[in-house]
Amino acid sequence: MSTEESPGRLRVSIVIPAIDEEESLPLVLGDIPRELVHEVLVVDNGSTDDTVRVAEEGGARVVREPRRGYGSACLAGIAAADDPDVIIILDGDYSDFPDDLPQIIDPILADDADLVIGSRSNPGCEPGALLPQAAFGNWLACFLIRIFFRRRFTDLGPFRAIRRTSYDSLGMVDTNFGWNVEMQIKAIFRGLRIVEVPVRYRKRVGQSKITGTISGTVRAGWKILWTIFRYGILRR
Ligand SMILES: Nc1nc2c(ncn2[C@@H]2O[C@H](COP(=O)(O)OP(=O)(O)OP(=O)(O)O)[C@@H](O)[C@H]2O)c(=O)[nH]1
Ligand SMILES: [Mg+2]
Repeated sequence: MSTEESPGRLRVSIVIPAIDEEESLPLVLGDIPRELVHEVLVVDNGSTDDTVRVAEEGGARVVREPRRGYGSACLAGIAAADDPDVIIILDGDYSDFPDDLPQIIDPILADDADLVIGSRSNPGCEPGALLPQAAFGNWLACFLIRIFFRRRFTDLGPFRAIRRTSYDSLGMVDTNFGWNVEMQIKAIFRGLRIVEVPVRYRKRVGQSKITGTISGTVRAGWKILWTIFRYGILRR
């Protein structure tokens, strides 16, 4: 791909895992720069609110995945995407700024990266948006990745872009909270060109699902650390 390649010529699919996000999804969908995007998929795992309706009204295609979990939703959404060249993952709670999409996608368009991770470790992160337990967990995970795999990251941020061929080479399997860290570790193993870019982040709209709850924090923290140790030992 050349630096002149226009986004319009690349097929960009956005995958949004969402469960009970009827309040935030219209805002997320409304802020996506559609001229950069081929399609938007919302992956639902049995929301009991109007998530599916607002997703469709907002112009997204809804993918229904019976298996619960953030990773399951990402796997299902990407599998259902319409032959994309680039896959974007974005949270449905309006914490990420969808209008930061150009920053996320530019390194891939310029052929400088295969995986781009939006890092919230910068002044554009609204105070309090990244809960203390999430900030600490990210710091610890990045520290351990540096020890085990000799690669420096500043975040395991959810807003990211990956070239489709690179994604296919990873063989992603995690069905829940280990998804992001699995992708980063496998990207190191496969020698992908990984670039971090600063992105903004704000307090979520609607009810917290993971780090805003004690059980979610414990389960996510445990799974992320276990994933790092597991791949650290297996080294493949
Ligand atoms: N489809 C699906 N989406 C999920 C699931 N768990 C979380 N999500 C979505 O994944 C995104 C990230 O989850 P969040 O609840 O924002 O998690 P977090 O950012 O760690 O913590 P909070 O924002 O404090 O809740 C949101 O869009 C959720 O709706 C799930 O099991 N299935
Ligand atoms: Mg969130």
